[in-house]
Amino acid sequence: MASTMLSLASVSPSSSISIHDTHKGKIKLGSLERSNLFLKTEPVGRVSMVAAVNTSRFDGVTMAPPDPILGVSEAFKASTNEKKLNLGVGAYRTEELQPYVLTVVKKAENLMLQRGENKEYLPIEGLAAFNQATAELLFGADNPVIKEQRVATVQGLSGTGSLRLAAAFIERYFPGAKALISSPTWGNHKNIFNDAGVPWSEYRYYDPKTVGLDFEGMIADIKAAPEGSFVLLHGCAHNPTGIDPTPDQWEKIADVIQEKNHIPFFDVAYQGFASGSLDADAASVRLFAARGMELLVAQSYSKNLGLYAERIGAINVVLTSSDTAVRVKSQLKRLARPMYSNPPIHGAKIVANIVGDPTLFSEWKAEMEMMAGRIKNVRQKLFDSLCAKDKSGKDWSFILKQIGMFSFTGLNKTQTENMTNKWHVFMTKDGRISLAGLNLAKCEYLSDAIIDSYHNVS
Ligand code: PGU
Repeated sequence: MASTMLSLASVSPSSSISIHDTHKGKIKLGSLERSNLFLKTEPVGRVSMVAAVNTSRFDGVTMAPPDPILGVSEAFKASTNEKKLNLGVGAYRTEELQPYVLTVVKKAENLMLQRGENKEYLPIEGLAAFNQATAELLFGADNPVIKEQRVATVQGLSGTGSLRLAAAFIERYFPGAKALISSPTWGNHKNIFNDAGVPWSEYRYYDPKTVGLDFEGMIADIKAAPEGSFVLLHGCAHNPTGIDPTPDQWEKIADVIQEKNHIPFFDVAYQGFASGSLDADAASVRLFAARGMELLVAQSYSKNLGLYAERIGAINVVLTSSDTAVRVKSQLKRLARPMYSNPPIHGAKIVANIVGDPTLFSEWKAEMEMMAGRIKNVRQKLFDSLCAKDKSGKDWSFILKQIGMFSFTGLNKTQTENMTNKWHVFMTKDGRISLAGLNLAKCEYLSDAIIDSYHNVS
């Protein structure tokens, strides 16, 4: 624009002006308003250039801290050490430590290409075939909650987006109600409730002495919470501890939640990925639904179908009548519309195609078992190798008792820093390691790193 000249003819604040460009001739700009950032209309009606201002009105924006989980991946990428190992993010890797696209997903995508499917907007609630498939996977197709149409299901932006939509719903319809979250929990839960304006507090969950579940503490804290709180529960493979209640303990948790008129809010991010069985991993949710309780369940297909970046999941609200389900669904849609309008189609079609085709469905189950099996193998090898190398007599059996993608090592912040700074093992500061990012070949190296950090760093 260096060679652009303004025609300084008298113009009114909103009149049409033109600019003469010495190379291209006259350019018609149309109507200019007073708020225009580059041109200012002076009171006498003349137009002048405004000098660029050096200070930014965004100067008050401070630097956000790196994300405790996704920030670890960034640090890993930046490291040039050849021994580096990324055990931060919960994302499945092959034995060669490469990301994995499921064969069944590739098949479903090929089908979609062959059919020449379009990219029209989905309805606000998402793809109908997906919503039906996802609710049936969760509860079982024969479950009364499905048969009686008592579930309001809305496709969400994976687990996170589904949790966030539910949190917005809680804030709107249950203002002031508290969310109860486990201590510890997946780091983003707190952010989700904070941003949605839902107050939260923690219930005891992890007992560092036994490296197991603090069941008494958990029950006491759920009991002590204000009546009508939303109790966030991990459906299976608790993140970060890998410690789940037993079936008997789940019954007792359901008892106290019912007693206190609380509303269970399940986060199911690992269905089929924890045990290798979709049904076994949904047992906790089904136990609550079988009691006729109203509950919320957020689902994710990031892990079990490896659809991390497709952002596919759902929020399900189980209600006591189909009529209430219709109304709740309408309000979830109302919340979604100004947030993101409607969800993406690609992942939804993948899930619907796989679940809707018996051959693809059984292929998926086999691949899920394979992934869960690989994680179990490295879990065992890590345990064996720690036992063989550590002569201190420390009991490492907690590693085998934990399930799912993670192991909660019990390493403290300073020890995890030693893991990263000295051993180039990238992990979250809470002591969690993602076994999905480990292979058999690196188990011995990891054991050396853990033993050194545990015994030589306080
Ligand atoms: N809920 C739990 C318990 C999770 O562990 C995760 C993912 C999610 C929900 C959300 O996953 P979506 O991809 O949004 O469906 N936790 C992983 C992934 C990294 C992250 O923090 O988002 C983790 O490493 O803990």
